[in-house]
Amino acid sequence: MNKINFLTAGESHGRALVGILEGIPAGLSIDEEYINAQLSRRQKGYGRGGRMKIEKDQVEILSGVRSGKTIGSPISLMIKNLDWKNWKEVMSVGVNKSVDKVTLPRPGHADLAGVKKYDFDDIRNVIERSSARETTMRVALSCICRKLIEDLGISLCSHVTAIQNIESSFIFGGDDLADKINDRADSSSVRCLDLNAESDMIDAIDSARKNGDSVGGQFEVIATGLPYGLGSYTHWDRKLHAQISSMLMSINAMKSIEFGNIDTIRNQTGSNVHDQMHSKDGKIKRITNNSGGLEGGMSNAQPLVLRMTMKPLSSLVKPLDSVDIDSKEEKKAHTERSDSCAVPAASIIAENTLAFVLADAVLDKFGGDSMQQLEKHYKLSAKF
Ligand code: EPS
Repeated sequence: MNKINFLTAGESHGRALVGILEGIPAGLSIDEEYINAQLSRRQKGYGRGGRMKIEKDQVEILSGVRSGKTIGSPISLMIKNLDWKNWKEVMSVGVNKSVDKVTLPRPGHADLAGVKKYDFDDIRNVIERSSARETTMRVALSCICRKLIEDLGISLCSHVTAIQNIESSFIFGGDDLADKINDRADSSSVRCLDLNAESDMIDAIDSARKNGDSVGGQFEVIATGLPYGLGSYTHWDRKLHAQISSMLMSINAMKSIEFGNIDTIRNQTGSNVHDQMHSKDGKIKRITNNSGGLEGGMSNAQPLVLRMTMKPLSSLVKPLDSVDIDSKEEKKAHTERSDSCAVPAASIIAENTLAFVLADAVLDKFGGDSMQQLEKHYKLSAKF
């Protein structure tokens, strides 16, 4: 059973997003500013659409925190949707017969399977909850987990490695500091660490936008400072990479996740892939990290490195062929305001939500009802 659980609720254009997080020990220092800083990072990125000009995501902590510290009870958060004022009619809780129904599903989106599944005659019901707006609350909740692992010395960062077919040449070196990588990535509008690729990425996004189209891409997420033995090899559902995949692949529009140096893993023989061990100052050291910090479903005290591929967003200004779910007439798909590229934002979402899994694994291994207890257990038994 998970030590930490969470639930989010809220429609994209509804009144607000809400979330509940439980399982966080008492005594963790947290404030709204810390969460808002990550929410602001999630809103940025070249290629975002009109919605991000309307919203200024700000969290309100409703429960579970007192005098700047968690008190062990469920933590509930709320983020108001500023755009709601423009959608009050469409999103009204009471019966509203005058609202037009959306009946033209967008290929690639949840629309068609969603209306079939729930017996809807209005795709609006699907659009609202399948929207990536939901990730706003996921990031807010995960910030609390992020603070927990940060206090133990675990750092998270991310950067964009490709937009469409334009690849960044930056390669993470084991000694690179997470904060430095994030500082550099955050100063780039596409979160790319290769300045030559950056301008080509911007051009690709511009060209997609001009054509009413969208582009996907790939990003890397890194966690440093992990001890040995988060996760376990003993059961399928305790393997750390399986837990990470489950959490991160649920981010909207994700199509793949891979751990470690995939090109080497795929193309080389075992003797060139596996990270050899050396003895230094009484410690076991590795020169390479092709495994991406994971062996046998456990962290191995090397940086955790993963990459994810995001598909081009499926709300297109120049819509694709579709069929009206009511009349069965062939028409163009529904058009909905969207982003032409959300890969930089997705990298921030993955970076933060990774904290859920890592905090859960830390609590599972080291335990504690208060941060004082957890920090004591960690100091005593974490091995690096
Ligand atoms: C998003 C909010 C959405 C979209 C985007 C991400 O707002 P709206 O639908 O009002 O424009 O901008 O969602 C999608 C691209 C999608 O496919 O769902 C956000 O807050 O990140």
